Order: sequence, then C-alpha cells, then structure tokens
Amino acid sequence: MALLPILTYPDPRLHTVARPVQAVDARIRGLIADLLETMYDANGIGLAATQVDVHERLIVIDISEERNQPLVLINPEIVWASDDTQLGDEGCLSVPGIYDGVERARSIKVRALDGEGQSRELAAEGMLAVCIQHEMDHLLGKVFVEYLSPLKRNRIKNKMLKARRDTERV
Ligand code: K1U
Ligand code: ZN
Repeated sequence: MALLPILTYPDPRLHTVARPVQAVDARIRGLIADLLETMYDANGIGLAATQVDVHERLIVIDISEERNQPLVLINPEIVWASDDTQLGDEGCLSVPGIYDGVERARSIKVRALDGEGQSRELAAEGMLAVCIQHEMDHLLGKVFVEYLSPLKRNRIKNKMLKARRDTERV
C-alpha cells in the first residue's frame, strides 16, 4: 500500500473527466487500497481517483466514526435523485481549509461495481448522499468551489496559489 499525493485546487488536472474502469483487476484493487490509505491518513470521509491524478471512475468513502466501514464505488451512476435538497457545508482534501455551503439532493440511489467487481445498488441520504455526490463531481472534473460565487471562488483560488508559493519558498 502507498500514500498518494493529493492534487490541490486550482491544479488543472482536477478538471479531467474520468473514463470508466474497464476491469476490476489487481491494478484496480491496488489503487483501491492506496486510495483508502490516503483518505484515512488525510482524515477525509471520501476520495476520488481524480484527486490522486488517476482519471478512472473510482471513489472511496467512509463516513463512520470508527473509520472501519469503507465503501468502494466503481463506475458509479446516480439512477435516482430526490427533488428534495439539503444545504450543507462541504470541505475537500484538494481545497484544504475551505468549507462552504452547497445544495445537493437529499436522497439518491446509486448503481456501481464494488471492490470485487459485483454490481450493487445503494440508497443514500444525509451525509452519505452528500459525500457520494461530491466525489462523483470529482470524476466529472468538478470541484465543489465551482458551486460558489465567482467572487468567493477567485478568493479561494488566490489563497490556494499563495499557500502553494509560500510552501515552495520554504
Ligand atoms: O476531498 C474530498 O473529496 C473528501 C471530502 C469529502 C467531503 C467532506 C464534506 C462534505 C462533502 C464531501 C473530505 O473528506 S474533506 C475533509 C473534511 O474536512 C471533513 C471530514 C469529515 C466531515 C466533514 C469534513
Ligand atoms: Zn473533494
């Protein structure tokens, strides 16, 4: 297993559209293990392959307090979403230190392959539904700050670029 470097906004590679996973083979099982290790190490509740510069439709999630209920979604598709929405603060490991409100469907149904390559259907609501929608956006090349106003997004972009320059100077 390996810790993978996480791309940070506004890295243009975060806007890459991921292609479907062709086969759940040893390479993909290795990537799943690395994504989970990287997510747990960063104290995240989710991570998309896009964020580690792998542009295939694969996400991992664990919203449990005990951090022992990993969920692997390969080639996920939302097959139903409620009209009812929820507004909640989101964070992102690719935009460290920034939290802001995003409106999302309150309940969804998702079809995906699991880590064994089996097709599953999952109903999710609340935080799990939010996290799945956030991670699936990454696979489409979308970062949550794109839901914010251009003014907020520009401030965040400048803050991230300054933080990157400051780190490079050390
Ligand atoms: O970078 C990511 O995509 C993971 C992201 C997932 C997420 C968090 C909150 C709302 C939607 C999606 C994170 O894990 S950010 C890390 C974080 O600060 C956090 C951890 C637990 C709960 C809430 C935020
Ligand atoms: Zn994110």
